[in-house]
Amino acid sequence: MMCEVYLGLGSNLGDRVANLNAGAVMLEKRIGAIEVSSLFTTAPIGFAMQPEFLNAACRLRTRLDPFDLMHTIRCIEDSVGRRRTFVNAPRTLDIDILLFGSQVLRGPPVSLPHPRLVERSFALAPLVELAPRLRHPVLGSTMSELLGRLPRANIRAALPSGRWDPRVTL
Ligand code: PH2
Ligand code: MG
Ligand code: MG
Repeated sequence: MMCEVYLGLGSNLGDRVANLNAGAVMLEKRIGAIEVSSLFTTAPIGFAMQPEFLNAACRLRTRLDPFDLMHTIRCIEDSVGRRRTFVNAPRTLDIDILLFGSQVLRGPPVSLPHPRLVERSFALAPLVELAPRLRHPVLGSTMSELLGRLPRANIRAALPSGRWDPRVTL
């Protein structure tokens, strides 16, 4: 069965735009066409003493199951030079599965929808650009309602989607 999947992408180490671009290109090569949001600059949440993030979201369609998609994502993160040191450490590329159709899973290894999606405006703001009326499969609220409930965070759209679309040469 084809499932519509939303991923969150983030980078705060090295050439962040190039890292996100590389991730997007590899997703397209391994899974198929993706649609990307704008890039947003966002203040680090969790471990605060680290560089500012660039965050984005993308939509894709796949027949992979969540576990195989997770494996593919890990390979992509690793090939963009991701080093796994400590939780929330700075990273060249982080790709998280935010929503996988309306599937609900309570992992490990995979939790769906992403358990921290509703508290993270750095994930919701790009997602709202792609799917404002998409409903959270557990809470029933739309993505834009969920974003509206969070305090206004320091998030700015930095590059419109067309500027870092993997099909466009920078
Ligand atoms: N990712 C984290 C922890 N904190 N903060 C921002 N702004 N953006 C992120 O992508 C992010 C974070 C864990 O993956
Ligand atoms: Mg993450
Ligand atoms: Mg991750």
